[in-house]
Amino acid sequence: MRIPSEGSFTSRLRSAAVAARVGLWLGICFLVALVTGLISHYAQLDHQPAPLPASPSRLYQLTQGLHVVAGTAAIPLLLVKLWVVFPKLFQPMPRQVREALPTALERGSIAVLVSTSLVQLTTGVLNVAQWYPWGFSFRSTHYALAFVAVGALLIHIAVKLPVVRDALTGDVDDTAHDRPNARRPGPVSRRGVMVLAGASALATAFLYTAGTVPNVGRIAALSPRSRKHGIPINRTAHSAGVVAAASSSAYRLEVVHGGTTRSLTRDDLAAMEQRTCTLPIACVEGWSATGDWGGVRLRDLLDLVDAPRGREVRVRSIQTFSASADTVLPPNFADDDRTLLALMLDGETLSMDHGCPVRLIAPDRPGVMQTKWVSRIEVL
Ligand SMILES: Nc1nc2c(c(=O)[nH]1)N[C@H]1C(S)=C(S)[C@@H](COP(=O)(O)O)O[C@H]1N2
Ligand SMILES: [Mo]
Repeated sequence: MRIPSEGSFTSRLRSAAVAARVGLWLGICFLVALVTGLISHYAQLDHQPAPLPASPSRLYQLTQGLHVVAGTAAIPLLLVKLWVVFPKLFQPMPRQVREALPTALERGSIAVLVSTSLVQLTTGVLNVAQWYPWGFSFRSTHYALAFVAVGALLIHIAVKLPVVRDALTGDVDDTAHDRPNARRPGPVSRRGVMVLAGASALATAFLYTAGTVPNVGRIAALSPRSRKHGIPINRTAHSAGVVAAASSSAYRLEVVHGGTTRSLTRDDLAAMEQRTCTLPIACVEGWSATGDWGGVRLRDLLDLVDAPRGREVRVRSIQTFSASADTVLPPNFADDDRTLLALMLDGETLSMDHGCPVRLIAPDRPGVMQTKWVSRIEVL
């Protein structure tokens, strides 16, 4: 097989004008994904230096939705962008060391940018598919690589800024920065390529996120756990290994503050004042759904053991060895009137798979921290 040369790519669609525009959209997607990703990472810290606000109760759902929109829209944009700049891969290196060194550094940064971007988008999509064919932690890897990608992206933007500025202010059909032999007309116009790239980006994002929107969920083919009604089940009681303990008559919810402990049966909880609240579950694996939750206020339980306001509260599950085995609520969440230990969902007794006998449901938190099958509440 003969390796092609840069000159053998002649389509005028592979132009700086298209690369700059698609690159701009891609850059916006990456920025949105970075900001919303940092919010999500911070929201999952057990002891937040400055707690996030508990209101509005759907803010996390919104930022997480934007994260999925930006990340999935970036997939077709990245593919188009790579196609447009592909010939550059075959550019010869300058012979003089003085020129070769900066070129090598620039190309090195692009290699890092392209490879980390591909890994970020691929692991993100597999995370949404709940398929983890690797041994490393998704969250810490995705988080660390984000900084590598952004560093490489900033270098890339800095190096290309003069060309990018020129290409963006000029007409899309301008050839000023194109390779000399990129003159052959393509099957569509440059505008056509841009429309296709934009439309595929929107379509991909829609197929991944529309499950959140009532009534259109059915046509959201890639939307994970899309369903007709109700809240998806992220992990069943059976697979969590909690069926026996959760359905046992020996089940008790322990509320602990210092030396004081109160043990409550499900009936004790049902006899307390019941509240209802409409709150979403916003899963970090790319879906969200809203339910009407009924149950006991966490604050009412804390009052049973005379816990003062302003304390962090640890909530534990019957289930051990899981990322959701326990979570720490910052004081503003623990004392919030909407934070419930739910016994009911949409007017019916909470099902075993949704966390029966009781589950935590708090406003504006990542789904992974909405602990199911709660067995212990501990004032810290
Ligand atoms: N004990 C326990 N709680 C858990 C989980 C779990 O695996 N074990 N999964 C969490 C995740 S990742 C999400 S998104 C929500 C999903 O709640 P649902 O299954 O009722 O929809 O529960 C959370 N609570
Ligand atoms: Mo989740």
